[in-house]
Amino acid sequence: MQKVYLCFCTDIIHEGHLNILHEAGRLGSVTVGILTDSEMIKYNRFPTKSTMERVKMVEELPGVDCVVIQKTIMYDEVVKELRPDYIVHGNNWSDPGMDMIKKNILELLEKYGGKLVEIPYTYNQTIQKIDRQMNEKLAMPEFRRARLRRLLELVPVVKTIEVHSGLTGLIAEKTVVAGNGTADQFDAMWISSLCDSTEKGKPDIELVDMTSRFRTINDVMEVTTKPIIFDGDTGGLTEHFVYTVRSLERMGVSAIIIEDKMGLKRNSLFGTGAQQTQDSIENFAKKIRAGKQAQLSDDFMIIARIESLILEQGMEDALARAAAFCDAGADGIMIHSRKKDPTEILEFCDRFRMQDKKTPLVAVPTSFHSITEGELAAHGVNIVIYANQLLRAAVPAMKETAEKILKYHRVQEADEKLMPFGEIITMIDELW
Ligand code: SPV
Ligand code: MG
Repeated sequence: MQKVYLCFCTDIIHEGHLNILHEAGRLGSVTVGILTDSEMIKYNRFPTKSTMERVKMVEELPGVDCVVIQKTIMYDEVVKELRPDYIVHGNNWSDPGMDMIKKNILELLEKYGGKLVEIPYTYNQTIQKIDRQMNEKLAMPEFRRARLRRLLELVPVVKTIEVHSGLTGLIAEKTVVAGNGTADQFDAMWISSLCDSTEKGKPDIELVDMTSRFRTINDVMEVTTKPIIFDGDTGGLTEHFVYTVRSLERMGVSAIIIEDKMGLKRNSLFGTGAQQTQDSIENFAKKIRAGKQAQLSDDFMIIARIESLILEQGMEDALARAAAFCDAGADGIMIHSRKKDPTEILEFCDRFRMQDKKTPLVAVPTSFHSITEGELAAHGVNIVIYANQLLRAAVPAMKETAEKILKYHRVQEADEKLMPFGEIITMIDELW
């Protein structure tokens, strides 16, 4: 009996999968690999079923002789253990990351004369509908909201990118980079007060009101499925904050981060160059407590952001605040710095981790930009937020284009750097 192997990274079985199984069964005894959740989310849709639920789902299918767990996107380990005569795969090699996987499979099989059998990928109207339904499920408020907590358990660091519109949301949702035997995509999105305000041509001083901020969230939510972390500035008056918490929860936002400042808030990157007042520990702890009491679901997170390093109040103050805010019920701590050198951030993280092993820690490496996610994670950081890079990338590109058109009184000189609309609209899903 010949040994046949195929890997499923899906949480729903449709006729396309059954067809692959049927074809595989004609070649020999079929072992199906189930890709783990943590690997699946590197390049695929977020699973709505856990690894073990997916194992069970496949075990019950006709024609499946054995189910194993595939621990990496690449097939090395599984091929070493099973030495299948055939690996069966759909011919959807143009999907992100797939060419790398095909190369890996072919190299492994070549070593002992195994064969790759490609099955035409089925993508009819029924499957398209299932595909859309799965995306809808991921976008539902309950599911999206809970996803940040799930990610914190699944990945070493939650990679979060700033978005301020439907289009930037799509970039966060769909960008996948494959290479070096793995693939990667962003885990979550940050709705920055700075970028949301700047996009509207307004200063970052809590001038753009919540109704308007919620519209940005809605624009992003309508076209994406990834979890959202909302920049709630100071959270406003405690009496208002409790309403904000309820609204965000209802919308399906996963977390709000509020900073311990009061009065006229200025952006932290100004530091002490602008008049800014830090809130007292007591007041801010009261706000956190009120928010936690107002919250109805277990999934939503209120993360306290500490501005002591920004406002040069010292490390001891930052650490004391972190402890007090955790005691008040904060579900996470964000520590911010505007130094280019990450030393103070890393010191805070190390010392915070000595006093608190579990509370999620958030860092925003805008100024200390050379540090990697891995280095931050090694110091106990769980969420890394790239807080403004998409907007900052767009502004110079738009400015240069405007200047060129004005200078040459035509488009040609600007055109070479512009993406054809035909390419842009490939990101936009059509529902009919
Ligand atoms: C934002 O993105 O709006 C932030 C982060 O609050 S920072 O601009 O660095 O203060
Ligand atoms: Mg902000």
